[in-house]
Amino acid sequence: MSEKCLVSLDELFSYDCVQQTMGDDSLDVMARRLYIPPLCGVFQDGPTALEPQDQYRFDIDKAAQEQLPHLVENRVEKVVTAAGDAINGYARPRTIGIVFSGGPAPGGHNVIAGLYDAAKKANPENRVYGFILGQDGIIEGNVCELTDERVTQYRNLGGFCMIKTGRTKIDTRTKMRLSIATCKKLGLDAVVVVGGDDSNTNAAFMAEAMKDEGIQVIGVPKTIDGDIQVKDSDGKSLCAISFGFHSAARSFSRNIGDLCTDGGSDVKYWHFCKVMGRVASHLALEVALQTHVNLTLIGEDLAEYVDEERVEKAKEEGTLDYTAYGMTLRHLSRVVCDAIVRRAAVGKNYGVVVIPEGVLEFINEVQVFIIKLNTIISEYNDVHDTSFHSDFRSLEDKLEYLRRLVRGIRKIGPETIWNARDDELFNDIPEFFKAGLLTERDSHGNFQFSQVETDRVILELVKDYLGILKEKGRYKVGVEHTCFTNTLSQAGLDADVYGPVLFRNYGVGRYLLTKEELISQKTLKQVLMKAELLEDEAPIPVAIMKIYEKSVPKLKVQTHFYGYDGRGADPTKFDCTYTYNLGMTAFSLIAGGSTGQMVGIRNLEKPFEEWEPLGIPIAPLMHLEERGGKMKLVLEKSVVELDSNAFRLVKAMRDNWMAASPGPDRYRKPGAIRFKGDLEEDKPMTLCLNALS
Ligand code: FBP
Repeated sequence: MSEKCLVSLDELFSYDCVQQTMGDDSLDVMARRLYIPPLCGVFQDGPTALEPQDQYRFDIDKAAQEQLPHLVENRVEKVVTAAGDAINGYARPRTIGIVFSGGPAPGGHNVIAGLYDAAKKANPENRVYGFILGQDGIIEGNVCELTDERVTQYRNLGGFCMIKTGRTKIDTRTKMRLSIATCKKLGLDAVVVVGGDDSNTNAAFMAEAMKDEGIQVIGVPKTIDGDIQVKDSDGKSLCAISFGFHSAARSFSRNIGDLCTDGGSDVKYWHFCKVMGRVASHLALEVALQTHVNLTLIGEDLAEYVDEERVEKAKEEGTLDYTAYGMTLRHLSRVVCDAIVRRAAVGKNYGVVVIPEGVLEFINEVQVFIIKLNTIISEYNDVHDTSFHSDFRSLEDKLEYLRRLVRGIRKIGPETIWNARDDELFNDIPEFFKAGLLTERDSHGNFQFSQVETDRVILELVKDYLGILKEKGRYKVGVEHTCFTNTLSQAGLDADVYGPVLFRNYGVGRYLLTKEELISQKTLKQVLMKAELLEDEAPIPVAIMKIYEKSVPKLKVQTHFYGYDGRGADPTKFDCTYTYNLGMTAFSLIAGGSTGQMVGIRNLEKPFEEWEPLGIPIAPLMHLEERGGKMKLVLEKSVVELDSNAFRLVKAMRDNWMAASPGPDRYRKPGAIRFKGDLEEDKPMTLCLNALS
């Protein structure tokens, strides 16, 4: 036996390729760090000032007037080139803190980089601090000073790793007092809050509370969910999309596009892809546009469902059936089953369906449960001054509490809102879904959809209904005509004799569907005997069995969740540029003396030269909404508009992309997020489509 001659480890490590592989930084990461995003025109001209814009109008909520009196009069401010005294004001020394709040979104590091670069350029003495682990960093004074080295390490890279993030909210007097103390100790002039709708809401309350202390608070619209889209009361767009949306959508689309390729190759799986987005279906819509998957559920669309049959029946009976309005879980599963059955009929027993994480929010019966449970939990916490979730840790304990409400042992409010009917319906849903509905709400009182296996809920219902359709002979795999004739002629059987006996559309379609009554070997035998093609005791010919088996659908499903991966993706060039300029804008707003404003860039859909940095007033955008069982003043989430161009196009292409007809699928491969080279889509498709007038 020959002895193997091994290279020593020392020698191995000396090779260039080994060093490159063992090093923590890939070539892509190194190239990203060196990239300098282009600057909006106004930032190229040196110091900036702010110019109030009176063409935007807001219908201000009474609650906002009462709770945010110092901020409701804020106006939109455009960043312009400074002149006169403003030049000196821009350069005066400042200390600024920045915090990430909520889920990560690609581009966050560039917000810091933009803010840092602008601050240092305005005055090298300026200091920028990063609060560690979100708002807890402000409350607890956990902070680090940002340096050139630290900032450069993360330029153009994904995640929020530089200073981490958290979901704490500064929502009590104590937390606000502690936060103000931290800011004063650091000598902060301003705090920049990079967050979603809830965090920008919180930024407005911080701005109100810190106004007298002379500390400015500026928000930055972040969230992969894409649900911060701001318009004034006349519909003029101020912020068309939050940062991170494009990168996350591209990352999901790339992976889902690859699944389509895999699915179309081995033609045996239905891929159920749950896609993040706590409530709104913007991400799912963008994925649909990028990949042309066979079916994309859009929560906002499903919510509009009306069961016409029930409405008609109620009309005939002279009654009103409220349950006919709004999608139910049962109907939802039927939408998915319809796609599966239609594709199977043309021999496509495979496909890809995209399910938005928050779809259940739009399902009537689930929504009712969420609101009822939110109220019960919130009232329990108020009455007992404790936490429902710590008092009732296991699912069984929580369910027992609900049962006691029904039995009247415990009472909530003037009338108990959980009755025997609720209990009965709730008990009907699978255990894991019950547990999901009873999970703890996040710090903003939101239901945590990412903790619910939405895809599994839907899948279970789909399997049940397909089982019924199979029994009724309505769910079949179409057998290609030529496959049938070839198989029979190889076995010496006459296709034209067997065809009309076996199929309901023999001689008509390219794909043959077996008759509805053919649902087992037994029924197959009966049909053949009735047609006198089989003797009583004789076995079914092998060729006929082969064809029959081909027609029997076997649903094989793979479930996938696209969410955390996309949140951690490295930003697209669009997000790199957008966020760097958002950071620059944040500094301009601070230097211009703003507070309670969110940074924004108008005209994102247009060529870069037309991008227009501005400050958007947060308080005038807020309204009252139910959160955790109580009405709270919050920044409104934008959901998919059914009259938007993007949605109308996806709807128009629905049948086309379902491809429930003979012939190729219509899948589209958007490819990976590329940092170098020509980029196919340099902006979110929904952004560009919705801007078309
Ligand atoms: P933000 O709104 O904070 O940006 O977070 C969005 C999101 O990624 C949702 O899409 C998702 O439902 C949620 O965060 C998940 O939350 P968690 O990080 O707590 O699992």
